[in-house]
Amino acid sequence: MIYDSELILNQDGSVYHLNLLPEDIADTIIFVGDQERVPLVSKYFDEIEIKKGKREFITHTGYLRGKRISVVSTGIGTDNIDIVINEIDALFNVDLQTKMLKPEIKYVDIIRIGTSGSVRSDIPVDQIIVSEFAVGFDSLMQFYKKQYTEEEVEIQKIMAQAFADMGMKPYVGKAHTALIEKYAYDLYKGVTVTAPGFYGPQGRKVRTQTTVPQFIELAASLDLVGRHITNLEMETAGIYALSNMFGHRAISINAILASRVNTTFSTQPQDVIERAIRLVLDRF
Ligand code: R1P
Repeated sequence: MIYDSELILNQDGSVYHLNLLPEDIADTIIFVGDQERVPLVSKYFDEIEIKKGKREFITHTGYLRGKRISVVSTGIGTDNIDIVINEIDALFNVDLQTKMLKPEIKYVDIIRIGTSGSVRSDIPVDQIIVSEFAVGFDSLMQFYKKQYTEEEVEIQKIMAQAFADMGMKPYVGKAHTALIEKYAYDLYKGVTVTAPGFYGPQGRKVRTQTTVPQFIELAASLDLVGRHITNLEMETAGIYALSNMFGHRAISINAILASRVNTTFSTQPQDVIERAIRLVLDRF
């Protein structure tokens, strides 16, 4: 039995932050950061059945080519990802009436469509890439007991050593191969660094100094067991590591809006985001 304080429900029985009942969510869920991106996705649904939300967590659920699909905005950061994934998991795997775990665990597919900055000169603005791995510079996974694969531990070690001046314990998560094959087989496959902020934690120095002055150069130069860091954003590592832990399948596709190498920003950000949305929905 899960106590009321541990899994909080609203008066109508919905989960506390997402404001959703189990029947409000499909088992394929698109995550977007910005809540204004939710209608940009759901406008392609053949039918929108449910529109619900609270705070930055807006959900639209409907049908696309006869299959049920949801889009949920997560807001910014892995602290929100903790809430979204835990509450989605509870919607599927906890009997919210009795507050008991259901006997059979159900797994969902999560596809993030996000925006990001590139750290490589061969990934220009307006490109769409998929994260094969993600490295979290935030502390989210320090609070969970989780097994990591040998490959993930190796990447963690290299990252911890390279960024030792920042005194962090980076964690690693991996995309689900079947989802890469379905949605992102032809995209550049990269390693995403997920930062716990937008400015200093991504090496931006508007009126500050940062711990690692050559953050972008250092990130781009690392050899992560034959892979290299491609981009920076604020959610993917949390999505991957928590999904890996729960057993859900996840991938993260990012529209590159900024090049941190050429120091440029897309002149048509909405177009590339739209392209990323259509790419995913065409393959659904
Ligand atoms: C920062 O502007 C936000 O944009 C990126 C970052 O990860 C962060 O959430 O992603 P989204 O556009 O999906 O929010």
